[in-house]
Amino acid sequence: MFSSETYKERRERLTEQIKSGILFFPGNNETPMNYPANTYHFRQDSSFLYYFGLDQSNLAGLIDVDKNESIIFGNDRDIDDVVWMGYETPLKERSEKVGVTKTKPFSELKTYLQSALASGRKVHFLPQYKHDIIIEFQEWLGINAKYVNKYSSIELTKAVIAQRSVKSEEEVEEIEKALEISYLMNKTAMKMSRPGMIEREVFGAIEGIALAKGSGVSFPIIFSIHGETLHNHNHNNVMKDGDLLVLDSGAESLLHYASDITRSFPVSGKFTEKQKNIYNIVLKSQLEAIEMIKPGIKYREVHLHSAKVIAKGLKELGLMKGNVDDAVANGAHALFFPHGLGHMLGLDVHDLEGLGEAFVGYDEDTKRSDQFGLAYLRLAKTLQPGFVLTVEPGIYFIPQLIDIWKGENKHADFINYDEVDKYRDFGGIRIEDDVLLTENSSKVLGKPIPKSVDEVEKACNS
Ligand SMILES: [Mn+2]
Repeated sequence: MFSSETYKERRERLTEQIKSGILFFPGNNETPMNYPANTYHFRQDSSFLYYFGLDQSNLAGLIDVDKNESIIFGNDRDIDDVVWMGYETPLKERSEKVGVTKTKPFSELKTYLQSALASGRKVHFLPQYKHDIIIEFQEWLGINAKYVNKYSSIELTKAVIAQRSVKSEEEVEEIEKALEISYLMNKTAMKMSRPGMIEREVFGAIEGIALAKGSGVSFPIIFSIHGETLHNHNHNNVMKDGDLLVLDSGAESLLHYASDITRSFPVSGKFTEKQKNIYNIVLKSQLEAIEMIKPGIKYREVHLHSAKVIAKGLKELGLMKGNVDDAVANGAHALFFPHGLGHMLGLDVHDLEGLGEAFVGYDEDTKRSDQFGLAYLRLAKTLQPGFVLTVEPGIYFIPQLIDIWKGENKHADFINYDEVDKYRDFGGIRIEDDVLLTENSSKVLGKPIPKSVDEVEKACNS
């Protein structure tokens, strides 16, 4: 974990924003997989990690703003736990490492919250996503489980988003550690992939790297010859000569900061001319987007620019036609690029998304579009120094979507459906890097991972 000062400062800065009441952060519990004692991989809640640092289950953190004190609720292991799971440093000692000197048994949490409510004090909490915790809220605060998130605190949510969105130097270092793992994962996949292999052979090997070098993957790995399915979690295809692979993956550093990288590469190790042409459009779109990123610009503007690069490139190949600006304004490019350019990155791979995209990705003067494609932007708002975000344009040929649009003759002024049909079995291409907003500009984080056609082919054949 970071030093106790880091956690103390984070809590102090939060209480400068919220002047009274109780700020309540439940930690996560173990979650049963197929019977109670056989649990999923444990992942601590990111806001709990951010303010209270402890990476164990069955804890809750609380900041009593009025009394100016932090408390961690939890229990020490009894002898039965020790026999099965081993000795654990007492909670009091663990809590001191994150600058919290007061601890209480977990059973006292309810009484503490109830007496605060009884004396008319406000208990602020973030939107919740774990069912067991939501049920606990019924007990702790007397809120029907169905309505827990209706009572979450917008004031606390906004303050946490503002604080966690701006990364400190030590947080950026953690993201770079995760990116070092990403480097190995991507290089390994490029080197390993061969015609005749099954996707899961590569998938398993690179997930192993994330487990061996850090805290595992930051989200389920996307690795598929069907890259046109944006989030393809099927890994059972046989990879054939001529297929293109999309690998969208990320690792967690030991402190659970995420990386998120996408590379697309040919199974055979050599792009065909057709693949190279599309690849270079996506690459140009990504590089120009990165070039534009600086504080003060709206990410939607960057997104729209990358969409124009894609539309222009596809026009040169004969797949699109007409005026490029008009095509993008009308959303015609979304047949090929139906998703947003990127999202915030931090302790969560889609950082802070659980607190509500409306606050994380949008602001007072940036409202969500309802146009197909543009409506899916996870991040559209004005960028600030300290943000870390992903830049991930792509071009996809989704046969079912092509058929629907073609059937409706949709955007026929901008799309040459006869040409598009020749790409029906192309698959997809996405290229993604992680970018830090500096004071006046931005930089791509991590050691460069092969990205140009030449670099990728070389890595595939190394
Ligand atoms: Mn991403």
